[in-house]
Amino acid sequence: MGILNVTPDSFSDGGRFVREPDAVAHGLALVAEGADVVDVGGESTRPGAAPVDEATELARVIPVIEALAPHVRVSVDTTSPAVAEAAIAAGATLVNDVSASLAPVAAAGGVGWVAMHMRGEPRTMQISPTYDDVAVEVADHLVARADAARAAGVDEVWIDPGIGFGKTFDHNWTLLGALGSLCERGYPVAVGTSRKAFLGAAMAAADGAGPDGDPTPADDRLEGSVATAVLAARAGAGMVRVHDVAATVAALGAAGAAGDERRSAGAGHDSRESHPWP
Ligand code: PMM
Repeated sequence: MGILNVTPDSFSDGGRFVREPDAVAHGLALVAEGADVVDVGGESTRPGAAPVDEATELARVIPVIEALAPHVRVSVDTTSPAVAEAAIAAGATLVNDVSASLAPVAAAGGVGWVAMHMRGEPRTMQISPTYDDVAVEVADHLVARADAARAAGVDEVWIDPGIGFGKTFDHNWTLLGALGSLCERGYPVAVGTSRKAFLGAAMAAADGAGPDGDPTPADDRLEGSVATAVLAARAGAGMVRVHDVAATVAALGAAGAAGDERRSAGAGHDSRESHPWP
């Protein structure tokens, strides 16, 4: 899933694709790079972001969805029922819902739904989030929402642990480590780590920065983003939401090539012995 933020203020690509022709061109570029889905969002969900009004959000996303839908599967990243409905009418077939509350809209529209876990709302979610057991609480919450959505008639339901949404950096790493068990809960799993702040801290630490050192800037988090996308896919996630589609597709392909079938189909020898995974 390639990310297309039609916003002036998203944390990484904010402001780059506010003009409709730029947004459409970037969406088509993501398709050319290998995205199966383009996720169009008109409201930033970065920590501290203020909500935008519905008319603004509609004006940002609907023309872009109409232009892209003939070429690729489009999802709409929104928490607004009206925006989701209009996006479906414009050709979106997946509702990417960070509030995990729009299942009725997806059911009525006959489209898929991604239920993401968030604690609180973007304006306040990073103020000391606490959990007893983050992996269990997130999984139980998502499965309850997903079961309700299935019962309400949504056929395609994805669950997403919501990396960075009401979580500390440690929570994010715990959730990534627990993806395998989330994948066993009966729903396909989607994950978004791309360029997020916990990677900025991890990459700076790996570069030798001390605890008070500056994080690696958002635009320089490619390696951490790709590495965690591969980790997620290897743990069983069916969809990764990324800014850098070409690099991610290449890395997933390479990691897949190290996987069982292709690895053991190597030229006359079992390459598992010489190139074990990981
Ligand atoms: N992250 C962001 C926005 N939407 N949707 C899903 N399903 N999962 C995520 O992790 C997620 C999301 C924030 O990232 P952005 O500002 O780069 O879009």
